[in-house]
Amino acid sequence: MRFVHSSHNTKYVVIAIFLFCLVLIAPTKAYAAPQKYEECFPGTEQFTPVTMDGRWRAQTFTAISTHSVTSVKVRIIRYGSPGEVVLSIRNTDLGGPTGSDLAAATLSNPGSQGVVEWVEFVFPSACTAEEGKVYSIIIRTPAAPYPVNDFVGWAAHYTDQCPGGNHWYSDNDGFNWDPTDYDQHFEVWGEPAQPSPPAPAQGVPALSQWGMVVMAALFALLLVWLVTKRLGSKGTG
Ligand SMILES: [Ca+2]
Repeated sequence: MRFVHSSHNTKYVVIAIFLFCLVLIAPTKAYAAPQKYEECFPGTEQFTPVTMDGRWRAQTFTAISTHSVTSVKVRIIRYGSPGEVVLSIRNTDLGGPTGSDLAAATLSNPGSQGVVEWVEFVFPSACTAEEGKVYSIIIRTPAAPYPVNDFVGWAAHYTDQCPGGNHWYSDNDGFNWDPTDYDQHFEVWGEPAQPSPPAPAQGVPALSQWGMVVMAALFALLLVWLVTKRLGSKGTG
């Protein structure tokens, strides 16, 4: 009977240690999956064409929190073969786009002929959007011939539907910009901002990979010891 009592106790110890290891390891396993932050898609839509005659399109948005921008989804329609289509993120000044690209992605003939659909531009290198700051999403087609029927159209609402930003356009390759009351349709995707320098001595410290290896080794040793002890007890019992 004494052995049975001891076995129950050790079982609880093993469970407690196992749960402790899980608690320590769990935070290091968690990682942020891309999620949608800002968006504008009020439903019914027209579209604005993006062509080579220097016509660039932009939609500004206000960052709802500080986060990375890993991709932008836009609703576009394609006619013919406009070739490379570039979508980028830029800062804004006085409400309109300014500066150079913070992040940019290029797709060749994106979307479907004559059909409006969501197309995702994934940035090879993400940028950061800071909470409360206004940024611009810009679409341009550097190689599209004009004036012919090869272009992409960016789906839009011809009235102001989404707060925090508006459609802007440029007729000289992004040198000057003019605002409108339109809203172009988009979704900004990213990941939560990484916490700046690791906070010392707050909560359970995250284990390094070596830490996890050591914990796993200790756990395995404990199991071996318990099994050995149990076999020994049976042998002498
Ligand atoms: Ca708006």
